[in-house]
Amino acid sequence: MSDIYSKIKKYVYGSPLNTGAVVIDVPASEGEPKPFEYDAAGGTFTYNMKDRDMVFGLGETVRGINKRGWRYTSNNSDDPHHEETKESLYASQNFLIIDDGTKCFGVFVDNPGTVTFDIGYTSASVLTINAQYKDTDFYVIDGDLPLELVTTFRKLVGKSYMPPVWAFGYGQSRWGYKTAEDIREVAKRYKEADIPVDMIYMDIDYMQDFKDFTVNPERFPDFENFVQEMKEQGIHLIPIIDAGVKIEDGYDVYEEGVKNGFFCAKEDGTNLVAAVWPGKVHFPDFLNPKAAEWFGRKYKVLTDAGIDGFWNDMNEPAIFYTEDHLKEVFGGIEEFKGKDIDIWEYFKFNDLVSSLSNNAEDYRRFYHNFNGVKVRHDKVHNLYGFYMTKAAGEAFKEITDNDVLLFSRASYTGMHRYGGVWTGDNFAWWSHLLLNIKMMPSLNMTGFLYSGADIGGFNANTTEDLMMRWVEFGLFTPLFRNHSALGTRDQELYRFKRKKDFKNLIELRHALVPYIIRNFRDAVENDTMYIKPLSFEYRGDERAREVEDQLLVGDSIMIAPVHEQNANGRYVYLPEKMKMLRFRSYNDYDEKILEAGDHYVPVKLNEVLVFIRPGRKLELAKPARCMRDLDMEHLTEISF
Ligand code: MIG
Repeated sequence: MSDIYSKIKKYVYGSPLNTGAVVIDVPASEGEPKPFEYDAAGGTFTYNMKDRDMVFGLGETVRGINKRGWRYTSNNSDDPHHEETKESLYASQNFLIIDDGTKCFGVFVDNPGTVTFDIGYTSASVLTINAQYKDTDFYVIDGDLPLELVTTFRKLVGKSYMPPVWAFGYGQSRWGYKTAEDIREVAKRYKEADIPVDMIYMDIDYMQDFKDFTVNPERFPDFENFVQEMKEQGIHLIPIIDAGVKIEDGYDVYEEGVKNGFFCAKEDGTNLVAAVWPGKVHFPDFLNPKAAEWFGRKYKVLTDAGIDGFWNDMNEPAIFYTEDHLKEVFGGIEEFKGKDIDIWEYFKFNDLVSSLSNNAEDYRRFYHNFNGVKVRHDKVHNLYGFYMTKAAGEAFKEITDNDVLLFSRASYTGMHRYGGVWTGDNFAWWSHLLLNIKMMPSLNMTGFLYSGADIGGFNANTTEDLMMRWVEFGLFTPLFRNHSALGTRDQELYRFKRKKDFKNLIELRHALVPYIIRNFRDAVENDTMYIKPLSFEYRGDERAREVEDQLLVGDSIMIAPVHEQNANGRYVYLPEKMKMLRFRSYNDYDEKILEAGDHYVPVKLNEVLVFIRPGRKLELAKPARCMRDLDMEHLTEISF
């Protein structure tokens, strides 16, 4: 531990709140936060980037592994349009590494409000960091190698969440499964197609009127037995929990929350009324330890029924509208009534109504009781999903003996100790498969090891080839879940023509599970990364530095996923001699030794490339019907 203190310098500005991100108390340093310059008037940290500097980190964000050349804003947002011009997604992981290939340093900005990272956007060679509210703990991390910086950072913020073993299997999800019958049908059709499935997700329709911790008794008569029935088939049911609590007389969660003052209130002391999935809601004040404990214990209704996995949604928190803002909008509309409007007024009118959801003003209307301190929401906005997930994670220790799968949509550094993340509402686009590839190492740096994207794409209609290529990459991501939106084309793997190929791919995932778990656990225990960019290992290799679509997975392999439509192969860069495996199934593959350098490699639609590094090995299990039956002891090894 003492070592840590010599590698981390903490600079304190204003009076920052304890966000809960860090687990080690670093004494404050005086003076300039070198190599940054701090401008107290503007509250801006500036670093002049060298030409060779690359910038890594920021977790769940758009664009490349190298973040240079764009502006990113930490401001957790429910925005399904993950285009490259977006500055904010659902997460805030304010950790960066700046590396010129020889020297490097890290930065962690512990500030739970809006923080902007201008990484050569305004001026190509200047990195500036600016927080809306200046109260900040600013950490500068010293080290010789990027991986060393990652480990030091992770010692500062604590060990990553370790999910149950079965959570490394394959999950099927879709917004639209409504009844136990729907779910039975999914299980049955997977079985008929002989494709393994380990988890089926329950989206909002399982609830009674979208009320948290209820199960619709008509759609799920005898829920407990149904959970068992699925378990007997080796399938875990994973229900969703939403952040907002429905306002409804007689609903216990609502009534208890009101009675105990556990909801977020406005300046005048009345509870904020927002609208999200269940309709009108109050937001539980997860930042209030008493409210958090109360909400966490509510999961017991479901854990008692045999449930051992959850996904926490809409916890940015997403707001469709608030009652207050709606009134203002109607007031605004009044002013237009009967008027002969021109185009400029038409634009204003349009903006008026489209400003309803996730409105910045609404996030300034309510308050938290954060460990006894009254704080306006926008100042701690990015903590909300973290504290919802923490509430659940802490409660699980009390309410169930099982290890529980838990992941969230919104996140902040520190949440990685309690659960994983999925990357939200992507599209069935080839560019989003590539985005998934590029995001994984950034998420790993920041400690969000159990993570993954909606495979096949959430919004829009997928195609069989996109699904297959995405599954081929998803094989290596810890969270491996096929999920899609209501109204999109069905994308369960049995819907497609090439069922046998999908079966082979899911079996290959099962075969890889011992390798994945060994390396994942190693990353948890040693505060390191399960998925890495090539440049983190191949120091001094100028070509490896710039590779963005090949990744190192665990200690032995490199992957090179195909992410372009109609491609029957791709170029692969090998930083050293490797053994290439081209898998069609876990026991059908060809192998070839390739020298260091560039190669064009044919890869048919149903094939997966894996490259074994010299002196390393890949262990494989014999696939089973489900994770429960997987023999993790008797493994075969492919070595090089
Ligand atoms: O307004 O529960 O990101 O995975 O299927 C959408 C319905 C709410 C957003 C989540 C998505 C989920 C959907 N939810």
